[in-house]
Amino acid sequence: GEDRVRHAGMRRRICSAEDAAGHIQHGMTLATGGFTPSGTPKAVPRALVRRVEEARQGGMPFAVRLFTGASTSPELDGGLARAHGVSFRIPYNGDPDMRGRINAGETAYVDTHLSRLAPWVRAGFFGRIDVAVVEAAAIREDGAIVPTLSIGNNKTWLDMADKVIIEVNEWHNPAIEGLHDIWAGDTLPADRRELPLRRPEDRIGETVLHVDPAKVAAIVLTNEPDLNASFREADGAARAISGHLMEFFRHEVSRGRLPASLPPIQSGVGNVANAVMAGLAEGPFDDLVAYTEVIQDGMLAMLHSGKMRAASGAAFSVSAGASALLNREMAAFRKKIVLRQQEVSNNPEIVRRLGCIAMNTMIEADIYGNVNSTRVMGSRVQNGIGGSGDFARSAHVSIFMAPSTAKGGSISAIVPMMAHVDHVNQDVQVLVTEQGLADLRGLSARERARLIIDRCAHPEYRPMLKDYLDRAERGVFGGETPHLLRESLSWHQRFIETGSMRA
Ligand code: 0RQ
Repeated sequence: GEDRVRHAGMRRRICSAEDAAGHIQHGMTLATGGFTPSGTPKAVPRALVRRVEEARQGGMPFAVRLFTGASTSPELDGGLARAHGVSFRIPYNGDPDMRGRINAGETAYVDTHLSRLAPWVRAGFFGRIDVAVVEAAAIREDGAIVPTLSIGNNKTWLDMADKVIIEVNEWHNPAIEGLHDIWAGDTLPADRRELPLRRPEDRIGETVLHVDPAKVAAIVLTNEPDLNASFREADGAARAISGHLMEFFRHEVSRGRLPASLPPIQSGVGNVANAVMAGLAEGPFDDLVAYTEVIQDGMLAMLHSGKMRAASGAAFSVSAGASALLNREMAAFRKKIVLRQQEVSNNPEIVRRLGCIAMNTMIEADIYGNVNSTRVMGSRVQNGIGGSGDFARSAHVSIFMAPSTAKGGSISAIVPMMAHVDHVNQDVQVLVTEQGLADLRGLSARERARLIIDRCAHPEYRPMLKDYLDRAERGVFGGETPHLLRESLSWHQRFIETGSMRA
């Protein structure tokens, strides 16, 4: 343990998780590492949850404002949410208990693009950061910090926080030093320079983070892996979506509209993304590269087999088996993977320059190709926009996908109009469901509507959608994007009232 803390001054700060958590007080702004469970601190959040519970049992209020990289772990977000310990949360949450607090109105939630949070905190939009808690694989003699399996916003947290707590986790293979690329160009807009990154594998910064040792209040030693993602085997719908996409890519390559090894790909996580990775692994495209947010099992397997040449990402979301492989063979993976802070991994400037293919999952789309990624029935947040907007707006081809129905068929993922929009139709070039693929490039609103209904809607909902569009096209105020406003949100209202969108 202690040999991982090689800076003499900082070694004197080694203490228990309880003592470290003692630096965190009610009302403080707490900024943590973590991007999925990957790189999320462990011992201090557990101790903090106990502190919150004890305070509440003693009748004292205890809630923090919580800033993270993205989703964290069931211990951090889940533990604090169950203890009613969070008054404000930003930027992305995947935890069901935290989601419950947010949707109950107890925890204020700000849903913003993952690449924007750090620059906005530096610009002072959110006030001060009282305490930062980050995970490290080691602290070097010179005080430099070797990150673990995500960087998130840690550079900004370390720069901005009044006090810093570091968990040094010796579970990680020491060969992890060199995996990261940390860019220092954190200037405000007037002085901002271009990000000099031309290929996903380019390195433009340092491999370590720095912190003023005087701010380091506590160091806690740990030895445990990240909580792993449960790998969901692709179901029939996911495999069908992947099949439609592979056919689209083959077609685009044969027409000369995409290069034979495809542009750098960005892919979300989950069932559908896993199926797409499996499709690429078996497909005809070689020498793939990824400029993405989260590197999951399928991508790791392609890097291992050589099907994928290089990947840039912000974090991993891997099963226990893939996590063990990654740690064991870190020295080899380090040559193919670059882990970046999220304002670089998700930077729209780079996504536009590289001409990425963005592939994200949605909750629903409307017949004109607008996409809702975040709000169920317009009002209940699921997770947040995450990196989908960072990538979708700037990508060369932006693809959204989902099964054509949800909740056993009682919800159509293709609706007349949405009660919440994350991605406007201008940022959506291709929609895919298990029914088929709609290539919307170059189509007018009315053309898009016909195609989306024919190709993507579930057969059970197709006649209802056609009927809506036919009537909208006839009696309208405006004929360009025809809508019947009294009716356009009635599908969602019907679901709320009856439990089904079926008429
Ligand atoms: O509900 O949890 O109660 O079963 O939404 O849906 O089908 O499990 O799919 O886990 O891939 O999530 C868009 C939320 C999809 C996700 C979203 C219900 C469904 C289920 C989850 P249950 P699935 P996924 C880069 C990109 C935004 C962030 C992003 C997401 C639950 O992909 O958060 O794109 N995206 N980041 O039943 C009502 C509908 C529904 C619906 C699904 N139409 N109406 N409920 N659900 N469709 C991210 C990275 O690289 C990490």
